[in-house]
Amino acid sequence: MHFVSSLAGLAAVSGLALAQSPPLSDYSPEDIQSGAAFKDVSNTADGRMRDNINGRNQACTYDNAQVRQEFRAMPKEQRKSFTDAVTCLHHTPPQRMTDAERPNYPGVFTRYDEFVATHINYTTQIHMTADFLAWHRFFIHALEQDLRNLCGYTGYMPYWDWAADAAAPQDSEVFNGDEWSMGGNGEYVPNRSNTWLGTMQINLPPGTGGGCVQNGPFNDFVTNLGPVSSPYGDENVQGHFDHNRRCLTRDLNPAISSQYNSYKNVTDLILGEIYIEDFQQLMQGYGGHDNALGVHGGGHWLGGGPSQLEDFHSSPNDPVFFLHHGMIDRIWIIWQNLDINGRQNIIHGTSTLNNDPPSDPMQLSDMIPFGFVADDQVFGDLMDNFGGPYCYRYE
Ligand SMILES: [Cu+2]
Repeated sequence: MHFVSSLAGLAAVSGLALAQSPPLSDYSPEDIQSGAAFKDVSNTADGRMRDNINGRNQACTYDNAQVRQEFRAMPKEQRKSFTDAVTCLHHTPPQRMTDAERPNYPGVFTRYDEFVATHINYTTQIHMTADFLAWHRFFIHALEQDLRNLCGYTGYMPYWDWAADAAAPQDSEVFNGDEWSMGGNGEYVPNRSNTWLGTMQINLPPGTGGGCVQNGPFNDFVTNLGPVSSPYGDENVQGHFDHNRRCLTRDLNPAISSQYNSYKNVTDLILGEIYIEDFQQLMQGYGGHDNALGVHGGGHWLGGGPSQLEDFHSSPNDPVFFLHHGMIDRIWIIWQNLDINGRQNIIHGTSTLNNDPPSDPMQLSDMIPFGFVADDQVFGDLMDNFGGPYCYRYE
């Protein structure tokens, strides 16, 4: 073993099993708040990942795996080639919808829309379910493949470390609106009041934008589907796949991100939860409890309301969705690799949202549906970022 963290060393000395998750109490409140603890934990997980994969003697290795980077860590030209490829996918015709299906999907005009429609279609089977993490892992992988195969993108899926921006996402380089950003905030709309989000039991104050994105790569990005479940009810479409042509709207909201997406939130999640059922539940939030949104819900709601990013069903309409879910996937990989033998293939739950209506516990042999996105996948093939259809890691 060429990588020994101080903790793994301690565990070895005391005769405990190696590769246990470090206790949260190892870190000071200051280090947890600043992100130093998260950085240390992700380094520990990465070292263990490298040891584990190198011990497996397979074609995909730590060193030849694709590397997904934080958006800002990518060279500027590569950022632009990513956003250009997303725009290209939004101008590419549907690839899998048949002529027979077309009448049922009047809002689907592009390949990108096929991703959005698929997420809408399966919303209640892929959130608060056993396959929430695995489904979204494959979903962003499939988009990455299409960007490369249909639109000439040569890089990999970026992620957005929103924790670095939790205090003020509106000031982030990711949203500064220059040609190397993910597009700007929405135009500022003054004099708005709070919105009560009944299902989550929280009050959403107005954010820092509120209107159409004005500048940067997606300033003329037109979305065709949703919203389906926005609390701004008069905006919702009648049929789930109705055509609703509208501008990309953002209202970057520091009140949400500072409460739900801080380094403390993400460190507490990774180190505080040792069971998959708790980890995936806390990540998605407990409606009506202290952590009503979790880091996953926070990353959606920090887009503000109304915004494409906040709609439970049609949120992939905003390309930031894929960077947010890159971060979610990265957090899962860190958590898995802190105790890879115990966590690589651990799942818990059923195939219906909060098991309502009740359904059977999912198994790794189950097929997971991907609609217009791709062929259905075996659940168990989606658990390992170095196995099945995958060979990538985050840096
Ligand atoms: Cu989702």
